[in-house]
Amino acid sequence: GMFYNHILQLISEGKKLLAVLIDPDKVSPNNLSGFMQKLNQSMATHIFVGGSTVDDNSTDVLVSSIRKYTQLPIIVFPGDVIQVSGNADALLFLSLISGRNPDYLIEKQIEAVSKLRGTQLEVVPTGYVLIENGKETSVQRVTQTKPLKRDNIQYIVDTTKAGELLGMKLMYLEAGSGALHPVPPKIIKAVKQELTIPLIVGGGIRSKQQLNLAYNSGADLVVIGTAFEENEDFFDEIKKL
Ligand code: 1GP
Repeated sequence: GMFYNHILQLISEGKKLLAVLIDPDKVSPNNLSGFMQKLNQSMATHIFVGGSTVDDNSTDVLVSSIRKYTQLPIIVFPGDVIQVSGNADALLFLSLISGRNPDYLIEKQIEAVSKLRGTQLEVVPTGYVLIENGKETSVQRVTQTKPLKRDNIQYIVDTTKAGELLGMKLMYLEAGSGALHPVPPKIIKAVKQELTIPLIVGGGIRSKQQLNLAYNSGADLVVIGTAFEENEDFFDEIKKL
């Protein structure tokens, strides 16, 4: 697939990737113009679209609107089956392997199959791993699962490795949107050492310093939503070295 091969290519060239997360719950398709202009001029390499509480077809509409403003690949990062949008370039086919809720391990994925039929979406199997961040985030609430404890690094590493051995093509370490503390560098480093697939890190990253820390610890692709949502000047801030 184009999206996945492109990611592998960029990573092999030593590039660090940044996905801007746009939440259909928080952004209206009519209000995109200024935001997208800043996004296009920034270091962003990907656009992720998704949210954990979306319950209509607003994702589909939003993806089409975003497409009018940018050439960047648009990836669905679904909070639920309803968000599977054929208008996007690719879909992170998530399994919440940190949790023990069968709905988010396999049932939602089964439900998604009928929505995927007939689309051209590139489907990328992705391990999704919640890490404790200091408060309950909406993904914990919605999925009714507990995040992995920050101090049990070996268990976190083994969880992600099990995902890779099951054939997952991406691994996503998630502190949760609006997290109090991003995924700790120690955890990113330990996981990166063990994995051969690309590593995505997101949740609670709000400064250039935190972004660089994630990259330097081994994140191949960082996802940021809230910081851009709350303040579009953050696009300019991360340009400065
Ligand atoms: C959430 O990892 C993403 O799924 C981004 O989190 O909104 O805290 O940047 P933030």
